[in-house]
Amino acid sequence: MATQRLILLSLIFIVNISNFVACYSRLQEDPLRMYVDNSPNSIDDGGTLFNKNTDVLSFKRSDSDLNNTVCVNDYGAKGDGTTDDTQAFEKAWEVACSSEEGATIVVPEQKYLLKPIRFSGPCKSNITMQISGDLEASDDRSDYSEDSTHWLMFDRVEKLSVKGDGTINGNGNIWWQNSCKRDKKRPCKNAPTAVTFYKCKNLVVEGLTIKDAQQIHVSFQHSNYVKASGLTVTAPHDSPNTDGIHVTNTQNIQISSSVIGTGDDCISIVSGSQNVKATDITCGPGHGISIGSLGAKKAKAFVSGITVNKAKLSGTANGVRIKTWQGGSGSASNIKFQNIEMDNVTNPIIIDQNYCDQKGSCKQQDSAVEIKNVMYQNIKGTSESEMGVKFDCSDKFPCEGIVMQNIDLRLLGEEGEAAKASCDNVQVSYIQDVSPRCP
Ligand SMILES: *[C@@H]1O[C@H](CO)[C@@H](O)[C@H](O)[C@H]1NC(C)=O
Ligand SMILES: *[C@@H]1O[C@H](CO)[C@@H](O)[C@H](O)[C@H]1NC(C)=O
Ligand SMILES: CC(=O)N[C@H]1CO[C@H](CO)[C@@H](O)[C@@H]1O
Repeated sequence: MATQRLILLSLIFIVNISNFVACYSRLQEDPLRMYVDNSPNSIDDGGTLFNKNTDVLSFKRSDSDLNNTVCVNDYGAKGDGTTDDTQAFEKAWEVACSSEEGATIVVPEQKYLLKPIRFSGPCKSNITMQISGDLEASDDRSDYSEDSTHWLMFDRVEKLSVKGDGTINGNGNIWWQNSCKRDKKRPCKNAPTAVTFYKCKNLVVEGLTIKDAQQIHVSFQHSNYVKASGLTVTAPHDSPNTDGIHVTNTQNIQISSSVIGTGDDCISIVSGSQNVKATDITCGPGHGISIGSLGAKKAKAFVSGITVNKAKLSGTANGVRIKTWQGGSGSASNIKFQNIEMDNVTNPIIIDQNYCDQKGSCKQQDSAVEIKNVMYQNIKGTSESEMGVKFDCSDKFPCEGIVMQNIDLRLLGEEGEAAKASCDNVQVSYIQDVSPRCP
């Protein structure tokens, strides 16, 4: 009996210790920091743990450091991959968000099962979410009945960083199976976006792996001043509508040094987006890097100031694409695609002003989203189809200001043979060597 109790006690001790280690080991470079909390200099200052000039063996730390670490395990998260940890994350967020001095939410190297969560702002100060573990989406579709379009959502948060070498896994298989793209008999319904940033400002997203989203992996919506870098985004090539990074109504966003391969666009940039830079992007499989689609259902769409610089696309359906539906209005303008390598890409350079992604064909219409000032510069590689360049522009609103400089697209496999171009309602200006050119 006594030995059993002893074993039980030691087990509890071990569990607590491992929890503690999980929460703090990664953040605390020096182990002495954990003692600061208990030092005699700590005083309870009206609810705020305050500690002046703690000096432990000459290590100086202000206690605000320690106080401002919010570990999800301390709020009841089990991190065993099967317990629902949603509430623990919500509580940790509440605490961090109401901290006056800013806080770091720590997600240790464990597996956390999560239902949809809305991390809402505004917060009192800046917040970092440091993710070392795996966030696993519940794959019970009834968990998404309240809002079927979001899993993790950051809503109106300013000065937010979400980073770490952890993984965000949408476990999307169940949603893909039920998609109308897989099974034509099913109705077309939206599935959740794995991670949404809505109305966020001064946002940093860094280092994470996002995989197998229910639909879109990461969506930046109505946000401003965004830096996304070092992301790895993956899903099977046949997973429907699983865009890697989606940018909508967002200004001043930089996406850099990221590797993206999914079943849809690696990056899609749609209406209301301005000053978007994508640099150093590895893309494939997927549908390539897209501006659009724009102007669906007669929408007015504006996109401008887009630069895609240094990208490598392999085995994708498109390379760099602009796609607009007939019947829309507005414009896509001041766009640069530069320093791009294509490897086995079906449509390396494409403008499609007659885009139609619906059941049945699209009707001829009198208006269009205009396409103006598009520069293609230093683009080389292989085309999987005969047409390396396709400009399918609107007859009512021809493409304007299209410039190609230093382009060399060849057919895949055929040694050295140049790809062809098909061009409608467009006049292209050429600088330096351009192959193929419009006939
Ligand atoms: C808050 O912002 C300050 C200043 O940029 C930075 O030094 C600090 O690390 C940030 N804290 C968190 C928790 O993000
Ligand atoms: C080209 O890409 C397609 C689609 O990803 C792939 O199936 C095919 O094997 C690739 N061909 C070569 C020669 O790389
Ligand atoms: C961010 C954080 O952990 N803040 C805590 C600082 O300490 C006070 C008092 O103990 C808590 O109420 C805060 O939640």
